[in-house]
Amino acid sequence: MGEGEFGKVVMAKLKVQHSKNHTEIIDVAVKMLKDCTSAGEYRDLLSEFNLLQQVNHENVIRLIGVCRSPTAPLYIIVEFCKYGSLGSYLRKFRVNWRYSKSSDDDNNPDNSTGHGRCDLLKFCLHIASGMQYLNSMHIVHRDLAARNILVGENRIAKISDFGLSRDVYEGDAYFKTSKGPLPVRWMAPESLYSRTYTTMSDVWSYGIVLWEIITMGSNPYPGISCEKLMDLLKEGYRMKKPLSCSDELFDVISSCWNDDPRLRPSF
Ligand code: ACK
Repeated sequence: MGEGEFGKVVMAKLKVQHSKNHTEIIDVAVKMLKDCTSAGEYRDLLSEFNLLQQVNHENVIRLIGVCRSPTAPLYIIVEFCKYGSLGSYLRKFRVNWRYSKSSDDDNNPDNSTGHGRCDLLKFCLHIASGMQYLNSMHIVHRDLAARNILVGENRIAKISDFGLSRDVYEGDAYFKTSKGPLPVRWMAPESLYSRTYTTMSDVWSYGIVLWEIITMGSNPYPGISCEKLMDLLKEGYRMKKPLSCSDELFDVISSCWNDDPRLRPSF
């Protein structure tokens, strides 16, 4: 289904043997590393697996199993989400919405028959619920972005991609030591400038995700380079209210982007 620099995700069929005469075949997603990956990437995937073992919430991706042996690659098997990532889902509907005049619910996110703005707000709520749950489990995500949220059956949003997550306890900030690529456009100032990650830095990223949702999957800070953005954020620069965003929602978004992490709302 997709491939990054180090890993790939494939769709697979899982045969579940309920009893001698009852087997079921279900769709699953299998996450794996490529052959040439380093110990660091292996550790990240293993840490994702360890965290997934502990979580159980409708708005967090569900672990189905793992294939692990010293001689074979590590495979992590998770529930299959038929609509893919929220980022690509939003962009797909943006295209359909603009260019097709279809009256089909599935192709029109802004019609009045139950999909549309209401669906977008549901995504916001699902993500907040999943994040509140992760917070209660002392998990800081550190890479919350629409590309890392999956949309499953009944358009339920599920938090995914725990590769960068770390198990932390309230009050403990995680300081990143390795130098990997950073999701700068989603990062809170304290994460960018002092590598501090807490639930409150996840709240900042949540504000960016709300902005992504309301703009149907646009890239945050359009037209601004990452280097420039790092200077601008220091000066207090923030994105403006998108045309499609209500004042109420933008109040929430703006409060997530408070410079002082303590003044941001909780999930
Ligand atoms: O945006 P997409 O269609 O949704 O493309 C990416 C791709 O794999 C690489 O991450 C898709 N993907 C990842 N995990 C799952 C999953 N559990 N169910 C369905 N699609 C998935 C993602």
